[in-house]
Amino acid sequence: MKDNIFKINEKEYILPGSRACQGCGLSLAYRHLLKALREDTIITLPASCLCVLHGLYPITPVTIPTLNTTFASTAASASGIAAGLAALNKTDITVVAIAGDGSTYDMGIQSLSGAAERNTDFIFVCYDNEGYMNTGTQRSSATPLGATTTTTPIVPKQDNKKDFIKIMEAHDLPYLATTSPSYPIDLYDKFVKAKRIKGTRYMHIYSPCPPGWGYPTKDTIRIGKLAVETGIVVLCEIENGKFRFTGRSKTLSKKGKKLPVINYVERQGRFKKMSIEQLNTLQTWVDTRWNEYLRRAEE
Ligand SMILES: Cc1ncc(C[n+]2csc(CCOP(=O)(O)OP(=O)(O)O)c2C)c(N)n1
Ligand code: SF4
Repeated sequence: MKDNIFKINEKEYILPGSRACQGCGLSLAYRHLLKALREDTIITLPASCLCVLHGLYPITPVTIPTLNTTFASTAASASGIAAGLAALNKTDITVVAIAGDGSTYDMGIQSLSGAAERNTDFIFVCYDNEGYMNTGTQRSSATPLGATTTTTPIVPKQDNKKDFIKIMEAHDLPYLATTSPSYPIDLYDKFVKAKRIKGTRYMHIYSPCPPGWGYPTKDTIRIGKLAVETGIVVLCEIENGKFRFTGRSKTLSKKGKKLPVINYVERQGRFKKMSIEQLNTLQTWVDTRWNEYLRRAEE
């Protein structure tokens, strides 16, 4: 994959006038993933910030056909669309389900697991802003240890984030990838690749969120990069079980040195109640996972 912005499709699939917040990581990611997927795509999505970005029927800034569904049935609705297209012999249209972490890690896991087990021909995208952000920052099982949310108001969250990549990997998928709007070419390339593969593909987008995480809107790209520099987020692909670092994470795995997680944590208001013990626990969690990935990359 070459690092070259000129290969990015110039067409826009989100017209000016969306209702996402200023500095929203999700809207940047969505812009680039639609450029990669192009017109021959159908989207299905549940209630979420993305649903708000799409707007109220019949007005929307998004030019790709979309079905609105419920949290628990996001992947089931994609299965239905895929089955309908197959019945019509329309095998050249990409079906994409896209949901927040609440609708993926928590409420939608059952229909996603079912579709993945059947290897349904679709792409499932989780944009992970680490909370139920559309309804004002409630805790999800993707919220990191030490973050304060409106449902953890006195003490911050006490548990580590669920490792959803491991869960999806256990379904033996043909393709899984993690990416971030801070690295638009990495994101674009992975979606171009995912579109060409058949079966269930799982894409995880780490999506910084200024109001939910408590940082200035201008810092979205920086926060996303710090997440990678500290190993909180690992850019990677898992293709038919084979793990590969990509982009900046690949460089860090070969010759770089990860930054301590404090460099990432100290820039976000959501971590202001985090204790030193929790910071150490988070660092250990990050290091353990990083070392596991290093071992796998060498296999
Ligand atoms: C059954 C049901 N319960 C609650 C809601 C209210 N609701 C709308 S969006 C949302 C949060 C979804 O969180 P997530 O999936 O993480 O997406 P995000 O808001 O972060 O984009 C909630 C609880 C709803 N629409 N339907
Ligand atoms: S709350 Fe966060 S994820 Fe939702 S639109 Fe605003 S910035 Fe984006």
